[in-house]
Amino acid sequence: MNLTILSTQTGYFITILCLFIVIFMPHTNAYLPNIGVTNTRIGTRIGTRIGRIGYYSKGIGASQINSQNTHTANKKHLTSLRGGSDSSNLPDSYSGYKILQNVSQNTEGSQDSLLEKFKTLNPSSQSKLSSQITSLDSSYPGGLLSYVSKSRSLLSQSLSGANPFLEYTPSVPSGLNLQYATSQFTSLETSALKCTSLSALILVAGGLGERLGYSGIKISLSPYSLALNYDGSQKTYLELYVDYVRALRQRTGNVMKFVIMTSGDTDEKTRELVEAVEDVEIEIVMQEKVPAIENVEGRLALEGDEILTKPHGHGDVHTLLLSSNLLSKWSSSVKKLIFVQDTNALVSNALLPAVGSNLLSSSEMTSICIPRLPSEAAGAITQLTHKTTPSKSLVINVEYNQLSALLDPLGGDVSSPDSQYSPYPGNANNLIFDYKKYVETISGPSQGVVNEFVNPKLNPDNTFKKPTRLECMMQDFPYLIREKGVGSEGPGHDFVNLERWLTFSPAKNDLEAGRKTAEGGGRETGTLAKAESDGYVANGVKLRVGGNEVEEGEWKIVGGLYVWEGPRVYLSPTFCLTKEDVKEKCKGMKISAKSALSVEGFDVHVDGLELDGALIVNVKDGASLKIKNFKVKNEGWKIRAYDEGEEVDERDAIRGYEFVREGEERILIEEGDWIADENGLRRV
Ligand code: UGB
Repeated sequence: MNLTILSTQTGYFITILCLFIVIFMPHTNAYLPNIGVTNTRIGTRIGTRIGRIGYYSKGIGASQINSQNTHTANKKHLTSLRGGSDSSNLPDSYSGYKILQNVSQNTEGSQDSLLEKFKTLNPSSQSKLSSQITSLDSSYPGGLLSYVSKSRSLLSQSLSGANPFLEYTPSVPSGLNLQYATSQFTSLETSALKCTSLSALILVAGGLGERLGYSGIKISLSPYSLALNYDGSQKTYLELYVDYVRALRQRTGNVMKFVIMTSGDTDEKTRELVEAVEDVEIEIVMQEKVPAIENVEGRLALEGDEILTKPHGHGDVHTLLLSSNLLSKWSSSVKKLIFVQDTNALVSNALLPAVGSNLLSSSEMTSICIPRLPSEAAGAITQLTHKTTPSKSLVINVEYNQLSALLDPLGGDVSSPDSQYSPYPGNANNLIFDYKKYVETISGPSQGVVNEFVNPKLNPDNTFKKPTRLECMMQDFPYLIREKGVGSEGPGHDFVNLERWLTFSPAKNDLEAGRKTAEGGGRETGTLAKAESDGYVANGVKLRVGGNEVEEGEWKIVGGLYVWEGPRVYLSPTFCLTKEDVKEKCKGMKISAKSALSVEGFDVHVDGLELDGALIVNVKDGASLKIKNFKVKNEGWKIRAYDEGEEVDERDAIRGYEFVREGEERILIEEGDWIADENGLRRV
């Protein structure tokens, strides 16, 4: 049987599948899928947002680039010269020891105490440490000597308090401010459609998300309780991105490439998740970690008998794309590269207009931005004009913790006179690149190695609170464009500034950090709860702009966090990919404040829907559904904050609440053409 519909009111339609689902789906939260494995108690995590001090050094020459790892996920430890258990106390016969010796000799003895420690280890630990050092040496462009030298130089700049922007005058760069409810938005989406499908979507997902306080990988979380798969499971972030890729392919016939960058922290779990994805091919490239440094001399930090390693930052994505040969593989089929972060599901609303904007400006790189609140923990896109050497000027993201050094002389990080927002666009860190120009730049001397910086947390006596490491950020690419010199066609880097409600709500902070912000009256908690609410609000606004009646709601504190108590709407990109789709496919909707509406399916059209409760629709590819003058009324979904100390699956606990499904109507269509109207649901 190919149709199931569940109703809490009358049980209109019954099928075999329906019967099956009814048995396992009582109208309570007990029916929510239980996917994670770790149980956790509510209200026990503490999160802090860590600021950065960035100091930049030049990239490394092409000849120094070597083996950042690619598809072969697992880090390969090279064997030491001696290895094995027969090692005697002759440490300098180990290749790793020799490498360290060389580093120390060339950096004023920075590793001497580590070399001493090496000698005290038993042969098996010596062998292991040697292998690790050899591996770290080969996986960093220029080797460990380069890494330690750079660390020392950046740390010394950091300690001297040098202002890296002393030579620059900041100003607001030129770019596009774009609103959803404009005809320009529609036309940019339209012009971008074809081109976007001829793109590669690159998801940087190597971050552990320590601030989020989740033990799994972030892309396995489900931001929208309402976004259900056909089988009733909640869609993960990964599945939402996959749906976007599918939607583009269905619309244009072209296959968007999809790449995920992982790290040692996320690789295995990402591969497991990707394995379950059908229908869309996903490539994985893995970034290597770099050694941690524990003092200003650049001594490598030990953890037990091994070097402590830490993530190098999302800037690795550029070198990995190059070294993996993906760029050359795509040469004939890719026009744009689209880089996105892991937990901002709303980015799907920004991609088409941003690609449209990039086409319009012909820039090499377009940053997707949002209006930025003064002092907000988000970078700002800034025109930096060099005071004496024009060729050093550039448009670049300046991280939030550096902004005051830059803006204080000009009055500080404040709002524009006529707005609550800063005049500088906020970096949402989703980037569009023109493929051809990107390849030109990345093939230059720096080979895609973006500038590194260091952010030590220091005690008053300049000892380290904890080991630090060099980091790099993907948005620092304009330094490489500057190196190349801007081409004749279009600017190097510009931005498109889109509304926050439409495009930006990443889940970055844990419940405790979110609650603290909410206690202070702040709604922007950066939590999964906020990301979920923002998604529903955005879709509600889209429906309203499309001419539908969607009642207002309000923000309320639930479980210490702001959540949206109002109409909750999820429109899958398979249903509405563009603003025009909303206009064409969503007509005559009246949605009450207590409602929850979720629609997935390529061929679904609504022309008259009165909803006062919950309606969840999944229509499989190839099937169709027309909703015409259809009324749904039921108890709907009610939010319930978890109690302090309640045992809850970690995946759900991170949200802080659950939905109790007191009533809902569910339409599941597997094949054929169907209509739902005054007479109920039937095949046509
Ligand atoms: N990531 C990796 O893939 N590898 C790594 O080594 C590290 C991270 P964060 P960040 O949107 O509010 C950025 O940590 O870097 C991935 C901007 O710099 O969540 O602190 C990771 O998995 C800042 O200007 O963000 O801050 C995730 O997908 C501001 O705009 C992505 O990189 C901020 O985003 C970002 O990592 C923001």
